[in-house]
Amino acid sequence: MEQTFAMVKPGAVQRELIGEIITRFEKKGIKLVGLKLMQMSEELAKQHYAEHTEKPFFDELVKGITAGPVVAMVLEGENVINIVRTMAGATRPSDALPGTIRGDYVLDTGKNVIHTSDSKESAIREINLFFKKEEIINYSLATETWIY
Ligand code: RTP
Ligand code: MG
Repeated sequence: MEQTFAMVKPGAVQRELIGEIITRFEKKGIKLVGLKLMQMSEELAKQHYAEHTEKPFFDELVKGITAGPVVAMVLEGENVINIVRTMAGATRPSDALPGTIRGDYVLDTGKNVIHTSDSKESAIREINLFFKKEEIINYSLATETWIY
């Protein structure tokens, strides 16, 4: 089964949106297999956003993602990388459709509430960056036969 990485950003933790965001994934039928509240170090932030090192907003990005605790998670399900990405919504607030997380909660690109992996390669890289193997739990949900 496919896995992806998602993270509730510091602003969303402060706005008390953790439950709201996780609830959306649970209701969809996506399984949480890894979950932790953590304070990202500057080093981890730079590694996580390595693809943006040369961007003009890189320093602001690192500062924002380390400004307070985040909630990191590993999500599992069929086609979960694309589905979670779609549920998060577009990067630009004006493109993020209502019904998506960003569409419902975001006005500013820099304070966009959630991170989600953008490809299979990113998902593997980010899961390994944030979680040890033993922190990812393999278990069954009783509801699974009603989802698949
Ligand atoms: P994320 O990586 O956080 O899930 O967001 P994303 O894939 O939708 O967007 P990405 O292009 O990877 O950009 C990473 C984060 O950088 C900030 N950003 N600022 N000022 C700007 O033009 C700009 N563009 C991107 C956003 O916070 C975005 O989430
Ligand atoms: Mg991205």
